[in-house]
Amino acid sequence: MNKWSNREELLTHVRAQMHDKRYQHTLGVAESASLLAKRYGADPLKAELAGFLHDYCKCWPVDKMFEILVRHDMPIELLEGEKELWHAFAAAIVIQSELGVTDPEILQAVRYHTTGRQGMTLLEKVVCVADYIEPNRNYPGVEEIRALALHDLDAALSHALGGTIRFLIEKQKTVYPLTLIAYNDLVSRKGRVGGFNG
Ligand code: DGI
Ligand code: FE
Ligand code: FE
Repeated sequence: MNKWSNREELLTHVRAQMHDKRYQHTLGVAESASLLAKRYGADPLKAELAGFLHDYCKCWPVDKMFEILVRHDMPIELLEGEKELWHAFAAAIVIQSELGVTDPEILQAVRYHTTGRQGMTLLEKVVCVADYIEPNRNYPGVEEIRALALHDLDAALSHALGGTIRFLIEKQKTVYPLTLIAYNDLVSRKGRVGGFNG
């Protein structure tokens, strides 16, 4: 857990970044991520920590996130795209520079928790699915994703991302390329011998 061996101290920092509803969601994601990690063989402590940190910047002003992303040479498609995506990429930077989190697996799980990407690691999938199914989540279709997550993490993730893509298209919003790539990657591996990467 890097210098944050004391979880209460870490959570004090997390809590200071967000309103209470977002903090309750954060705790829910950490709990669900830990359970999924145990079920699928990822590291539960890393999953929990990534859950605590994944929305660290979610309630920050967009100007502050934008400035951080520009300073770290993020791609133009991100800077010109949907602002909803910024908090994930900003958090991966900020938890390293401000909180001293160095574990690349945790940083990647935070960075890709919203968009997904090609060839997601087990920890990335765990955190992304936990974000969709934590106990406070309540949207049409959540029960189906919760049920899938009990026995097929990839199916849960492809359904979750598919639902987001459908939602974005219905709202005539752009779909970030990584999200489509993540979805295609999961669906095309389905059923292939040695298909799922873990
Ligand atoms: O931060 P949370 O609300 O817990 O969840 P999240 O990090 O998955 O953010 C999801 C929001 O991002 C959701 O309202 C949809 C929006 N969004 C906008 N464009 C995209 C997108 N989500 C994905 N996955 N891909 C997009 O292109
Ligand atoms: Fe998020
Ligand atoms: Fe979240």
